[in-house]
Amino acid sequence: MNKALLMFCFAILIIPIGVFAANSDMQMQEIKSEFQVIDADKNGFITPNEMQAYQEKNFNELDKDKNGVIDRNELTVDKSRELNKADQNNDRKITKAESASQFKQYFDQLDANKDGKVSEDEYTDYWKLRWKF
Ligand SMILES: [Ca+2]
Ligand SMILES: [Ca+2]
Ligand SMILES: [Ca+2]
Repeated sequence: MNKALLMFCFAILIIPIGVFAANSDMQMQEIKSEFQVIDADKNGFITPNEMQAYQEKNFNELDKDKNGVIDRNELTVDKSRELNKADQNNDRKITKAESASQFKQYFDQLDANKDGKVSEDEYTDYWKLRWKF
């Protein structure tokens, strides 16, 4: 499993069918370990602040030349299709604002009971549904 690729996929909310292990137990492990990464204070919930920190970290890792924008040079060929979905104004770049707004949407989708935080169950249910296992 390529960790950088995994981070990228989560960052732009694309479901990379086939990239992840075929075995659903392993998929669940990947999902849970990602939850733990985002839940920085390990209290069992992802808060908006934790999600924002996670988004910024991802963005900075992808923005290799640190110009505040992720462009095609910073992505491999197989990621360019995914780039299009994160790119709201279709200028073939992902700005911090585009990334932040997508993560906000992501958070709202994850927070199924709308209590302002994402539990591990909410997180795993979301990805189970996406991956259909
Ligand atoms: Ca937390
Ligand atoms: Ca853009
Ligand atoms: Ca919730």
